[in-house]
Amino acid sequence: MMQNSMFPNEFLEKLRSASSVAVLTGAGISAESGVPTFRGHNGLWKKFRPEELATVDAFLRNPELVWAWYQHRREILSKARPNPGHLALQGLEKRFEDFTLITQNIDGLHQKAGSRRIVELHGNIRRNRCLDCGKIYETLDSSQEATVPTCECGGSLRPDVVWFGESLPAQALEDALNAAIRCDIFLSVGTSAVVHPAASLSTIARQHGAFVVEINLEPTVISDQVDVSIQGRAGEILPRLMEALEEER
Ligand code: BJW
Ligand code: ZN
Repeated sequence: MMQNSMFPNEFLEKLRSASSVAVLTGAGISAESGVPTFRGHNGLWKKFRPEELATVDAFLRNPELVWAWYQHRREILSKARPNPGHLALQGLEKRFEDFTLITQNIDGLHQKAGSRRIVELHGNIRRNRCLDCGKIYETLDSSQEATVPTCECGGSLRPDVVWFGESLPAQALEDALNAAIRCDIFLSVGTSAVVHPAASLSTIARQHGAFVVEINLEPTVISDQVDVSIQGRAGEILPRLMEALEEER
């Protein structure tokens, strides 16, 4: 049988026999769907760094600017489709009874690919939330979307996502931590691993005995702290991993 040399045997063996698998995804998995990442040359919108836009302070200072950034991204997302990386993870989920797909992405593409056991750490761009009373708006009609809409209480609506300095949704964080603690294999896919607490999950998994594998276009700050670091596009590597997994030993 041909060896799939991209993946060390130890990894494939451990994955075949794993009973619990956790995957953390970041913006890189959606890059091949045409969704810009945050950092790197592709990450700039009108010369602003995401750190200057994804904060409550930025929204309070200039709500129209931040709202326009999210509307711009909503427009990109309205045309985006899941890519082979998302689809491979949907296939991977089916192989394991205990599987958790933890995502930092707010784009909903894992849901579109058919994944079911998803933990959204940073919210979802589809929803909006009142800055003052917290009321959630699942949808808005298009007349409300041009400029910052207001809640029935008069407060401004903001995207229901997690900005810097804000806490992550408590249940999602708890689910992610538990998945990291109990998994046998932890995959970190398409994330620069600089934003915490998401970035700590691979360390937590490893401290609890998981075999940690990273898939990224380039080395990251965690590359020397994982068991295997694979460089390449998630949309190519993940389908190949599914093939390798299905090959007879
Ligand atoms: C490919 C590819 C392809 C490309 N295939 N790969 C501990 C230490 C230091 C700081 C902190 C800490 N704990 C907390 C903090 C503060 C802060 C933080 O982490 N700061 C650091 C940046 C220094 N964290 C927070 O504030 C968090 N809240 C918190 O901790 O609350 C508790 C608290 C409250 C108050 C006071 C103190 C504590 C909240 C973080 C929220 C992050 N929000 C954002 C925006 C979400 C909404 C939106 O989308 O607009 O989340 S920022 C942005 O970064 C977004 C992402 O989810 C997140 C991570 O980015 P990601 O996904 O890794 O993307 P990139 O672009 O960085 O990387 C893409 C990667 O893909 C690259 O590596 C490419 O190579 C690769 N790639 N194409 C494979 N085809
Ligand atoms: Zn309100």
